[in-house]
Amino acid sequence: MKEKIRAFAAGIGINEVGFTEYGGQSAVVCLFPYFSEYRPGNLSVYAYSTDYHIIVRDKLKLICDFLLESGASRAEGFADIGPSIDKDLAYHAGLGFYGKNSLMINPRLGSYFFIGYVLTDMRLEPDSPVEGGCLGCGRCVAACPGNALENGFCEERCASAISQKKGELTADEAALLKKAGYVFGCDICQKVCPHNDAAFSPMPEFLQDRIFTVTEDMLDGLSNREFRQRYGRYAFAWRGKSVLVRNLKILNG
Ligand code: B12
Ligand code: SF4
Ligand code: SF4
Repeated sequence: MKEKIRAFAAGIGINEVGFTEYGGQSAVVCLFPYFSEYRPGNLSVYAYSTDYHIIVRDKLKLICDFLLESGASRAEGFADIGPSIDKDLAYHAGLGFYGKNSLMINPRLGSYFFIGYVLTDMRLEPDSPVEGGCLGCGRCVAACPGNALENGFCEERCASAISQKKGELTADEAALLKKAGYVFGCDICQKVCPHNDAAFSPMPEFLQDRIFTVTEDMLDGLSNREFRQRYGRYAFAWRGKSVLVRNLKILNG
């Protein structure tokens, strides 16, 4: 059955699938590569395209339907907002190893992928973690503008976390945001990682209708409702317009 699931997933463009257990159920864990290229602009690569939650949800729905048609009585898809820790599931499903940059690295895809999974009552033999690992070169630790990776991962010192935080930023947070240079997200600890040196093919869904930079002109005069209508399906919009306006002021100020 596992091979049938892998073949079905490959047919819908998912080439990295692993299996593990979670909460007494089987987890079918899938990777969704999104890296195409770095474009000049102020968005990190993961925020260029349609929000990955939408793309991942739609693909996982197809896997759920396939499992239900194949005898499962329960199958539900998750990404980000789910009962488990996505990286942990991917690790146990043999899809990668932990990098010092705190991300999951796959031997064939590097780290520029999203993780989604389906929990099902279908019994599926778990896979084992992969051999190999982070090179320990420390490039990510040295390059991080907030020194967020010196002792494990420190969310308070991470520019990606700060870019997504609501409300006023402290002077230190604003300085760090400006240093990193992103209006949303941050790619620095992935850009320098040797595991990301190869050329990777993203899923085609991540190449459509991309936006590489957010400008004040794009936001000026838009009500919150208009902003949602125009940009609501992009990941950079999920914290709302005011967070982007604040970040742009800091970057341009
Ligand atoms: C909240 C969150 C954030 C927050 C905080 C991140 C954090 N604390 O790690 C912020 C906003 C900073 C963030 C940033 C980013 N995120 Co984020 N984030 C999440 C989210 C929703 C929850 C993570 C979390 O807090 N888990 C709880 C804590 C306790 O778990 P944890 O940190 O993973 O650590 C546990 C295990 O993983 C494990 N573990 C950790 N390290 C190690 C090391 C070893 C050796 C071992 C054995 C185990 C182990 O032990 C811990 C305790 O159980 C996940 C999705 C999810 N639901 O899992 C995405 C997720 C981790 N993010 C993702 C992405 C893409 C990013 C960004 C790259 C986006 C960007 N370009 O800006 C950055 C990367 C920043 C970085 N260097 O990690 C992807 C990562 C894909 C990948 N290849 O790993 C995920 C999985 C989303 C997805 N579904 O694809 N994120
Ligand atoms: S995402 Fe940026 S700020 Fe956060 S740990 Fe990586 S390099 Fe540091
Ligand atoms: S940059 Fe080096 S230390 Fe950091 S995650 Fe990549 S291989 Fe590991």
